[in-house]
Amino acid sequence: MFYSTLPCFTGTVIRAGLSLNLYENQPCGLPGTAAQSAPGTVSKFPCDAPYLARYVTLDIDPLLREVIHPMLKIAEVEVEVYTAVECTTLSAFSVIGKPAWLSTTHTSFLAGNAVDGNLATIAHNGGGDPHPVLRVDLQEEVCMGRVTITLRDSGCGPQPCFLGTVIRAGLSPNYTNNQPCGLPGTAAQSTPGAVSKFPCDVPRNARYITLDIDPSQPGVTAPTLKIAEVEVEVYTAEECATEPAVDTNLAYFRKWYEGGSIVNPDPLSTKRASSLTRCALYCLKHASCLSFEFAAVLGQCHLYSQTSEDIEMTSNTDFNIYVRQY
Ligand SMILES: [Ca+2]
Repeated sequence: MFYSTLPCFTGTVIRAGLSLNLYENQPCGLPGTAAQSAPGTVSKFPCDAPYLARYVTLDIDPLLREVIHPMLKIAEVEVEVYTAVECTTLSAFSVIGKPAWLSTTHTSFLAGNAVDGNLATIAHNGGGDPHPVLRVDLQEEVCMGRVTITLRDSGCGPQPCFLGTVIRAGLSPNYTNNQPCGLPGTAAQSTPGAVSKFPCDVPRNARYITLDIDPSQPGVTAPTLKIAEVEVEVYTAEECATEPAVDTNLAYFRKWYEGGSIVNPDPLSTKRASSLTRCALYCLKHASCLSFEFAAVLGQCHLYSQTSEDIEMTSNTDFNIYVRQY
């Protein structure tokens, strides 16, 4: 049959969250690819950072360039969860009334409208802005966890105005120096009143949040920020502990086994970690941690108190095992 040869999983977005409106829930990982559309393919989508969810959805945005024939053909959905403790570390940080700035000014829609706590007021850059930027100064350093953007409920015209918007958080007032939080905004996130959450992974110290639209991105025709509200959630400071300049992995740990998973019961802690270094740091900061396993593709970091003599292991291509070297 003709359609069976098309990459049916391309562009499929996996989301998890508390809302029945799928667009209010944040995506897990990147949209599906043609390579993931092969018969019998098993694909894993990490939902980072861990957050509370009741609903899991799969949807295909037909506006994505690569999507030829949107068609869900799903054999099975499986879910892995963290302990509840991993989901309680984010707390709201009010940005209402913080100083806000736009790269160009519109007479009626000032930058401060994005941080006034009122969903009916919007910040809107001026006309002819070659690369619109909206910046909020938190006036202090926080351990940035997640940024939530709400668009105005009356929509933003015929163009998907949120498409290509990059959310960044960092210590520099210049947006180009700060790392993005999540992926650029999509056409699906440009619907009236859309609420989109952008995890800042890894958590980082930040004073400034910016939104900017690079006009050179595909599909971006008239880059315009039309933002009803910016909201922020932060982690406790420990999550942002400064990484040491030395290579932590080499200095403190050795790779003990590649392609193996620790099966000893009761890990000290299960973490979400976006890098081997961060997983190693979690272990260093835990007084009893003598070994850990890390799965880069899943972002999973499991800490253990076992030494190499005590580790019980099973073959698992996702994980590598590291032990402290004393
Ligand atoms: Ca507002």
